[in-house]
Amino acid sequence: MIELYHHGSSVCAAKVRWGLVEKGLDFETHYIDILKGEQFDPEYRKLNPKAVVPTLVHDGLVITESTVILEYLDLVFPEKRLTPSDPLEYVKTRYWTKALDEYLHISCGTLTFASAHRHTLRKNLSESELEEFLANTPSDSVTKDWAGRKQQLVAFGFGAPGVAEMVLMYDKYLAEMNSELQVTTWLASDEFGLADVSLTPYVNRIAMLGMSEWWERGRYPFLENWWQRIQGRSTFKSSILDWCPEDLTNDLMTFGSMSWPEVRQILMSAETH
Ligand SMILES: N[C@@H](CCC(=O)N[C@@H](CS)C(=O)NCC(=O)O)C(=O)O
Repeated sequence: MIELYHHGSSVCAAKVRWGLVEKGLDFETHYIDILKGEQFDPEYRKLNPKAVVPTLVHDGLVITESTVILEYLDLVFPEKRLTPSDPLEYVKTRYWTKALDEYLHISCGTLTFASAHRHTLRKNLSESELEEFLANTPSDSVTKDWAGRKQQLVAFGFGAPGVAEMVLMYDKYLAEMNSELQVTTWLASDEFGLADVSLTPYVNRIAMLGMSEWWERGRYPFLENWWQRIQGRSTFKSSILDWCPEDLTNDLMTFGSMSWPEVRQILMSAETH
């Protein structure tokens, strides 16, 4: 039996959910609300000591780290592999999943908290609950500095240190995706695969924040075309969008759209320098 511990607005949980569905695997889900602090529950931390989602449990074997989970699933269920076997396509796929783990993921967390999650937390938690929520984040969480970073993002939003750098890092990888998609139909080859599954939630996040202008109007046309094709896949909506609760979807769009001018300003000032 496969069980997935996940959350509706978690990008790394979304990529595992979509991978499972694309591979045609059945799984049971456990919803962990990471905006209410359910990830800090001692029982959950026995499975995932960093107190993050996702966690996969397969026949009693506990696996953490979304990239590792997807690699594991391809090994154990090779009938429909998402990882290409051609060496060049494999290397390109690994490049993307590494870039995501090392850079894109923290850029995405930073943008999401600076623009939307900070408001959702304030809406849903009292001052003391919010303090407790922030204090409960372990020192080794999303990254080594996530506890402090999250605190600053919640307090200062775009005024927190390093936000502009993270927006520009996000942009660097969107630009690279755009270039890659001039060469191949999908991210690592001419077939849809693991790189597409893994990167989709990060592009979807920007769309859910109402910031699609980031790649529109000719800025990243190959990325825009890929994004249209991604949304056209029959499993996309049910695996990714439908798991995000309506109030959270609305918060992402409302608060995200309000933050777009600040993000655009960061992008524009980098272009003029
Ligand atoms: N490297 C981990 C990162 C997991 C991660 O960052 N999860 C986020 C959601 S996307 C989380 O659970 N955050 C909890 C928090 O911010 O307290 C993975 O790929 O599984």
